[in-house]
Amino acid sequence: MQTTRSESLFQKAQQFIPGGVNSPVRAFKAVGGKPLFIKSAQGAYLFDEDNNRYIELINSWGPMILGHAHPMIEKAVVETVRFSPSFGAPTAREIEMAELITTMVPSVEKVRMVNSGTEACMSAIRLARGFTGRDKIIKFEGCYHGHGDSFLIAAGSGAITMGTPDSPGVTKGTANDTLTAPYNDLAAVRQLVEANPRQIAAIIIEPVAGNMGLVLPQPGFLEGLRQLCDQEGIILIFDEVMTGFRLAKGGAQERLGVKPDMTTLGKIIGGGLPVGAYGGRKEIMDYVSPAGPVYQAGTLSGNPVAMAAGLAMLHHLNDNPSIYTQLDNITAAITQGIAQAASALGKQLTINQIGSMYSLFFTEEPVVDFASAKRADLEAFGLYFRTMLAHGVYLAPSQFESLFVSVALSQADIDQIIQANAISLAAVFKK
Ligand code: KE4
Repeated sequence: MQTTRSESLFQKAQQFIPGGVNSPVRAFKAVGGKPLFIKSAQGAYLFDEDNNRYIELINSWGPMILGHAHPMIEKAVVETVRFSPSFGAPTAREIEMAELITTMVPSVEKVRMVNSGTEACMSAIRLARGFTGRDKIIKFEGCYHGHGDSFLIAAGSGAITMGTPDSPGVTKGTANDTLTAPYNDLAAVRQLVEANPRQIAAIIIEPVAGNMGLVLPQPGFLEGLRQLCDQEGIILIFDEVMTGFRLAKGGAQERLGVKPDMTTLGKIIGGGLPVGAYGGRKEIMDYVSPAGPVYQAGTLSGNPVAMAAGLAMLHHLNDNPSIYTQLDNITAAITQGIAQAASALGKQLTINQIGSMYSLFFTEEPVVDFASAKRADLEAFGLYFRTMLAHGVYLAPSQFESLFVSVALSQADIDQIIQANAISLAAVFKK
């Protein structure tokens, strides 16, 4: 692939933007090579500035579950923006969005719109602390809840990719109030709770973890957290920024049958525009200003254009639940193809998959937490990533990310993805 225009744009970008990107993981630092600058996207395809076409398996890190430039989303945006993109005043659409979310995610009885997943998670933690009067939180190693100070402790996603899971600039005071445990380790959580009696406001978790690569909750883990939170008066927060509206209409909590006290949302909820949300039990949410004392605000929260795009997306998913079966089938076909390609080479890989999310680890051991994810062969992953890209398939540029499948993939696309995997795995294992 000829990528001279992307290379010159990256050169120029670094003069004006830290690292040349507006989000670190986009810089390809973990996988080698230089980032591609994308000019357009359509359905299952990205087109870079050198007019190369790639089949998409990130989909803007989750939002583009229907594929890119869906006409329904475009229509909603165009029809709304002409009445001015923002008022900074309440609108009827925000009520429609809030009501629809409470229908699709029943544990959410009231919801507040914000502008990103980070904002949703930061606000949810502040609310849990205000509601309980407690200061500490528990998060899990390798989970990522955005770049809020309280979360940049043993954080996954770009933080681990860049080697800063505990970022400079986070004060000791803040870090002291964030306790961490290994994912899937209920005993470790129980120990933290016993060691900090009546001091823990919330446990925040990705119910299916996507930020150390995809890691699934083991049977009983989420149920155990639910029981512990009930016993101890701790708020259980499911961070469904990735899994919300993706693993089911009602997200991971619907698919896995465990009900949190609060849920944070993002990505799909905005149909590709900047939207986040946090919601939960009425008595908790009524603690949020101006109904209650916990302050949180945002100039563009509930923005009309973003609401229009998000409503078009969520109504479509809510009205067409067969999309989730379609996504499951497409993703299963891809992961089975990869497993067959690996076994044809006499090699074993670990592939974690649920619904339309999957990750591939170059290790033979099960990947069940951050420690096991970090033992995967990262160099092999880099070669795999670059070879897939050279064969026209665009993956997340880090081992510590999940892939996201869209319904826009055709059978020919699936065949090409499997074929590119066969070639890339051969390149890795021949090395
Ligand atoms: P944003 O602030 O990036 O909208 O959302 C933060 C966030 C919160 N919770 C979860 C579970 C998330 O996955 C995220 C953001 N996800 C990353 C991808 N791992 C966004 C990509 C990026 O950082 O550029």
